Amino acid sequence: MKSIAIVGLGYIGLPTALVAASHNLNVFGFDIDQKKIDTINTGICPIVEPGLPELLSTVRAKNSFSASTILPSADYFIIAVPTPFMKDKKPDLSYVFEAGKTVAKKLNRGNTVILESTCPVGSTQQLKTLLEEHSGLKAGKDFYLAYCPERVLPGRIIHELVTNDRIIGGIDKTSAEKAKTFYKTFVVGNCFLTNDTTAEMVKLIENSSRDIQIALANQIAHMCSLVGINPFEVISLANKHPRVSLLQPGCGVGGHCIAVDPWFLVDSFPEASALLKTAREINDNKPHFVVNEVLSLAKKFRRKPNVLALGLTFKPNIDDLRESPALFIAKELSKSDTLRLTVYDPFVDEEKITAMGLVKEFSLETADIILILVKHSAFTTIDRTVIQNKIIIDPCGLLYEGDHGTALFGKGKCQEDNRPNTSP
Ligand code: SAJ
Repeated sequence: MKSIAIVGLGYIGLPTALVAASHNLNVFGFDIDQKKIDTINTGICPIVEPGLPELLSTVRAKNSFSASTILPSADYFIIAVPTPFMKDKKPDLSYVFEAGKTVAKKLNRGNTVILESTCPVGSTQQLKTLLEEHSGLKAGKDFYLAYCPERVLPGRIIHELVTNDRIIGGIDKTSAEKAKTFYKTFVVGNCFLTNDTTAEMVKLIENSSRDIQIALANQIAHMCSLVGINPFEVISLANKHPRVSLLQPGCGVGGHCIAVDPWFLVDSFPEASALLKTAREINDNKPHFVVNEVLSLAKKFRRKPNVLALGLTFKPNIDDLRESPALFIAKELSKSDTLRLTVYDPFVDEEKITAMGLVKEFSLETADIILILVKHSAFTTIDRTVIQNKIIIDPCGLLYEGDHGTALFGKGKCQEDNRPNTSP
């Protein structure tokens, strides 16, 4: 049995560690955060992700996983630390390089290092130099190095860790094959081998592609609102074409991946990334667009209207608030003295909402304007008769029911549709 050390027990590192540990590997989890380590070692899962607490209990019972702030020697080192960007949209690789220095101290002949963090093109080569300098060993001869980006979707991480195909970019063929040996212990998807630079580019392109698609959907929504047609119907009908596959508009793009990764390419290739930059700007602008929409409607009331914002998380059916456009919109509206804002999200408890300076209240009856920010499944059961005479702003299309326009938003007046009904 090979020993594995996972460096960074965050949203990717911890699930990877636990999945590997449940597949007969001996896994050590390393993190610089003592509090997190203590939490994990008492059996409490510090991350909200379906199935993860159960998996932690399983691997603890099997004794195949332990966590510490001291990195042990291991056959494989997997680096899964954050790569945030700084205010000027430049990537911050300091966590990766710090992790690299920690690994270098434990590196022995025959070991394999795998970088999973999303990184700018060329980062694995920089890590290679750093590992060589700090270990005195030679990459490709004494140790092996590969870049293998994570691709899992929050909310489905455990399933996708096993089923997704993986792209494995080795600094040489042996490195790629060594990395594949690790992933094949639990991945049932295909493992495609390539070089490190290609794998880095693939990861950034995947998320940029999604960002561009969402930007297109947001522009479709804008254009449709100008001519009073339903963007969700337009997208649904366009997607009937065998080679068209549009994504959905929303109140903006949140999370820590899609809204971040394209900037890595814009930073590296400023002359060759105009489309990516524009898409980022369109998606970043969407929450401001929604705020302005609400404020201009609020001004039409003689008194302060009651605005009920539904949903705060960065996407549906999770509790994750990181870079959430919905939360940004709620916070901006709460600053306005032209309206009275209350918010509701079934995934965010009242204490958290209050701590963010917002007021939790779920009263459809007293709301003048209902702002649907996140398409949580729980909201689909909202009683349409209660909201039919309200002003509804629904940028994510929760109330759009028709597969191709058989039923639209209900009778409320909507941002992107003000026709009462239409038939196919
Ligand atoms: N969104 C839309 N319209 C859509 C789809 C999403 O507005 O049609 C919004 C969501 O509401 C959310 C944001 O985009 O605010 C991002 O959500 P997401 O579900 O598209 O993606 P993430 O950030 O949760 O995860 C992505 C995934 N990448 C791709 O699907 C290409 C995931 O597979 C990656 O592992 C992850 O980024 C990552 O870590 O890079």
